[in-house]
Order: sequence, then structure tokens, then C-alpha cells
Amino acid sequence: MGVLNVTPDSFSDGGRWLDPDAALRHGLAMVADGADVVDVGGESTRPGAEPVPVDEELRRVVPVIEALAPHVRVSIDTRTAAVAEAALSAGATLVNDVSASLSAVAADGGAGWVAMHMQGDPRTMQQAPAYDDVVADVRRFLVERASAARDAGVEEVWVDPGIGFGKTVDHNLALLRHLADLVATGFPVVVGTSRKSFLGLLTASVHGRRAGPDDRLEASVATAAWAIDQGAAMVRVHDVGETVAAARLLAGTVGRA
Ligand code: PMM
Repeated sequence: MGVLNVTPDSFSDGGRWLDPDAALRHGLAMVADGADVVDVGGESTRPGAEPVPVDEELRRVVPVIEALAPHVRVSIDTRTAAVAEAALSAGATLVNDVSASLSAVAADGGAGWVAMHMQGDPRTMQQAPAYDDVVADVRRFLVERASAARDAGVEEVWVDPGIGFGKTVDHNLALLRHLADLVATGFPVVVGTSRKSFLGLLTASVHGRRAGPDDRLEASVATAAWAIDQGAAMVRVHDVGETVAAARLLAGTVGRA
């Protein structure tokens, strides 16, 4: 899943694809690099981000979805029902839902649904994240939401531990380390580590300096490869070509043994 943020303020690619033509070109480039899905988002969910008015979110995403949908499967990354509905009408077939609350929209539209775990909301989620047992708590939440969605008629339900969404570095690492627990639920798992800030901290422990968002390629690819090895069925990434190359390398060499 390639990330296409049509926003002025996303932490990693904010402002780069605000122009619909530039967004389309970038989406098609990710398809050429091997993306099976392009995830279009019009509201940044970086820590501290303010909500975007619905009209503005629609204005950003709908033209891009209409242009991309004939070429590739499109998902809509939103927390807002009206935006998810409009996106499905424009050609998207997957609702990527960081609020895990829009399953009814997916059911009504005959679309797939990604339930992501988030503690709190983007404005406050990194202030003091706390869990009894992060792996068990996240798993319980996701299984509950995913099962309810399936019972309500959503045929394609994915779960995502929500790396970086109300989580410390240790929480993120515990979720990655125990990804197999989530895979064991039987729901296909999506994982998004790409360019996230905890990778900057990890890089600091290896290189002695903290990597900025544009300097987290190796850590992004390494953690995506780890997720795939642990059984994730999809990884959400900015650097599609490098990630696809790493995944093919693993499948064609280690996986062949
Ligand atoms: N991360 C971001 C946005 N949407 N959706 C899913 N399913 N999983 C994620 O980990 C996720 C997401 C934040 O990253 P961005 O600002 O680079 O889009």
C-alpha cells in the first residue's frame, strides 16, 4: 500500500502532493514501483494535528481518487463518514479507518475496511500513552471491532496495530515483536511503520544521531520486511520501490529454502 497524502502538513510528505496533477503522477509512479493499493488521505493524523473541515478534505481527495481509480485499487484514509462515502462514490474500494469507527460506511458501500488501533486522538495521543498490556489490549480492541464489522456484513476486514498512534517507542516495538499474535486472529494484518518518528529514535541508537523523516529509509524498509516476515499481509509505505524490492528479495531467497 503506497501512501499518498494530499495534505499541507503530514509529517513525512506534507505539501508535496497538494496539486492534483502532482498527486496523480506520484500515485502512478508508486503503481509502477509495485504498489497494489494507493492510500489517499486528505487529513494529517500526525501527533498534534488539528482536524480538517470536511469540505476541505473532500476537495483534496475526491479529484485524486477519480483520477487514480481506473489504474489501481484506491483506499481512502479518513476518520470522517462523509469523506469515506464520497471516496467510495469516486472509485475507492477500501476504507482505511484510523478511528476504527466507519465499518457501517464500508458495509453500505460494499467496500473493504481497515480497522486501525489508536489511543486517544491525534491532537493528544502522544502526551502519555499507557496500557495494561499493549499487545493484548490492542489485539482485544481490534478483534472486537473487526468481528462486529464482519457480522454487520463487511466481507473484507483488515486489522492494523496503529504504530505511533498513542504509543511510546517501547509500545511500538512490543507490537512489532508480537505481530504474530495479531496474525493469529485470522484477520489479515496491515502495518505502517514508514518514516515514523520512533524509527528516528531507533536510528539514533545505531548511528548516534536521530534521523529526520526523509532519512528513515533503511529503518522503514527493515521494519516493513520484519512485518512481512511475521505474517503481515500488507505494509503501508512511502518508499514503494525499495520496499517491494526488499520483499521480493526475501521471498525469492530466504523464502525459497
Ligand atoms: N499511519 C498514518 C496514517 N494512516 N493508516 C493505517 N492503516 N496505518 C498506519 O500506520 C497509518 C495510517 C500516519 O502516517 P502518514 O502521516 O505518513 O500518512
